[in-house]
Amino acid sequence: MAKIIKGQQEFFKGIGQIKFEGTDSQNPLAFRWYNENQIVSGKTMKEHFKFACAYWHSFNGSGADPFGEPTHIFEWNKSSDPLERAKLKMDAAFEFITKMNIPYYCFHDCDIVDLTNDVLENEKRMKAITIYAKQKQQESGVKLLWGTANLFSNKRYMNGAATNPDFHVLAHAATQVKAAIDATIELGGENYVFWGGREGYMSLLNTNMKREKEHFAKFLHTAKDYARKNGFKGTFFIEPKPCEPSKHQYDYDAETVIGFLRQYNLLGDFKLNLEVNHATLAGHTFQHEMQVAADAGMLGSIDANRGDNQNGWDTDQFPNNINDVVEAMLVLLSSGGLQGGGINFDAKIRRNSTDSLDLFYAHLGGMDIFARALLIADKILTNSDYHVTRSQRYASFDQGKGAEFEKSNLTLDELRTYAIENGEPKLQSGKQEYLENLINRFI
Ligand code: XLS
Ligand code: NI
Ligand code: NI
Repeated sequence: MAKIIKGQQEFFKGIGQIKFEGTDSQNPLAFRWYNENQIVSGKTMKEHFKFACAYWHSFNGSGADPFGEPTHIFEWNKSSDPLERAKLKMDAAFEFITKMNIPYYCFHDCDIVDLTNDVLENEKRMKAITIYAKQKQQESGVKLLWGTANLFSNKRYMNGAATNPDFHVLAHAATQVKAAIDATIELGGENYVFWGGREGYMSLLNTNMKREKEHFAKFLHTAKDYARKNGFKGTFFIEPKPCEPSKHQYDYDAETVIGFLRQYNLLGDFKLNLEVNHATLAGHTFQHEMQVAADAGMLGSIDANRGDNQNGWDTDQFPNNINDVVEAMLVLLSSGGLQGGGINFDAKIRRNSTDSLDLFYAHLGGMDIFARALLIADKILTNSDYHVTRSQRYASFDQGKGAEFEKSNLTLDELRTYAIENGEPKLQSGKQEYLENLINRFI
């Protein structure tokens, strides 16, 4: 259990340590399923998930939208001095994170301190807030899951960062990445993320896609080489997303990113950071994206959230659908877990969720739904015929000519001969409804 770390001022007053109380508890501020030391399939829940709090949504997201002003009025924004304000915000962040007993956090450079248009000033600010963060981490035991640079908000990135047609902009993006990697290394960050919000295009009429993608790959190589040279041992993640803010983003989905990494010889250092709402925007289920990454040995980390079935954008709501999360946990457990990463709540409370308790309910619900889903998925895998039913569908490839085919020993002519000799195949049920019922039986 992390110890609560407060600054000089307590920001979340009247809220103490959130604890596990079990399913009989009626306390809305207690975990009912997330019991960090409970062992599931050989690992504690804490190790399976490595839950992380996303700095940007929780401590910067003001609730402002294109139609309205901020609704989340943060007390820590009162100071007019940027570093003072950053420190107060960090006090609030660590108070929240430790009260929630979340073991990790994630940030973009500009989440932890305001950036300017002056590179040297920015580097000074980043260094100062890194020293403060390091102290907070040491006091609390909270760790950095990943760091990243925001290469999409500043107006200079309107035509892209690493894929910008103007080399000068690319150099500024590199400068930010260097400082964010330095901070990540200094803070013992376990991974480093690239999400390319503007790495894509708005119109093909003005875009040389081939050249932009080549620049992107070269940028990633250059950043990776710098980090490795400076002792970074962690994994780099790419976070796929199909669109928004770009009309088309080059990191469209898991398959696309894996193909890109393979083409540009980056597979050795990079894995995927998959986000639920990005999967659904790409027209996939999250389970699909997880399976694609797991099959390629590239399941690195998760940005947990959910979209809205009636909306077509990244609404970043906290996860709460048990069926969806159980299906994701089936993939997680069957594939041996996340490689290096954890479960970062890249999710925000709604604009009209204005009680300070709302942030607690949101994370609590998210952590509990994952824990509950993990327990259910584990039971399905150990106490049901789920795996057997799936593998039996492929039994014809386990022996005889099917196995020969898998070993590349059959020609097209031999396949024809087999078809003639064996006549019309018997229909084999996919048993979809049986399996859907099986999942619900365990829920
Ligand atoms: C936006 C992305 C972003 C990344 C980090 O849609 O999810 O939050 O996770 O840059
Ligand atoms: Ni994300
Ligand atoms: Ni997102």
